[in-house]
Amino acid sequence: MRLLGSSASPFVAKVRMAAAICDIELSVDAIDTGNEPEALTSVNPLGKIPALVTEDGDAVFDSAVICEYLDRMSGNQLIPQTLVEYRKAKTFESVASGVVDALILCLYEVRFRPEEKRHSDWTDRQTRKADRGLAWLGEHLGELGDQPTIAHCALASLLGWIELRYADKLNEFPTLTAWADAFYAANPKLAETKPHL
Ligand SMILES: N[C@@H](CCC(=O)N[C@@H](CS)C(=O)NCC(=O)O)C(=O)O
Repeated sequence: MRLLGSSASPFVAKVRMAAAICDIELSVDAIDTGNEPEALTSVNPLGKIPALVTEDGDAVFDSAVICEYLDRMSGNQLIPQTLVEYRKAKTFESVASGVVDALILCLYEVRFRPEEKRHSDWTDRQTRKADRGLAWLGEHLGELGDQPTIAHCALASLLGWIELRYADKLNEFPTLTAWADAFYAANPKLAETKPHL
């Protein structure tokens, strides 16, 4: 299957890690979303990556849906099935994704808006969301077991992306960086999926 994506995207990294855990091969087509390329918008009308193209040519997006799809393909190797564990893992994923969403809006504010039009009250609000989300993830680390799940994928890809884009922020969350170090030490193959430029 083909994944439209970019090496720097945390959402793409999450899907690549999920595919590795599910033992599903994906070939990645590099996409620059900035130009709204037709190759992407014809697959995902929202113009966002990641977008998966199945063997039958069907499109699947967004990253949470793609991961659910890979999980089903693999006989549930990624997402816990009991109600309580499912709720914990998916809520964990949701908070990690929400942190990315908030920080990406800050990144786009700088990338796409001229300086005189930037709104610092609004980016401060997004930063507070991200900081509360990161604190929440730190408080819930105990919910993550040794077996990698969608929650591990979401957290590892988020932290890898923050290291790339907002490295200073990680100094505020040493328990999260310690978790990432231990996670990659235990799962060295998954380090290949870390976001990079
Ligand atoms: N909820 C989506 C978010 C995807 C997303 O925001 N992707 C970014 C790249 S990391 C993107 O495509 N941005 C381009 C745009 O928003 O136009 C998911 O989980 O897949």
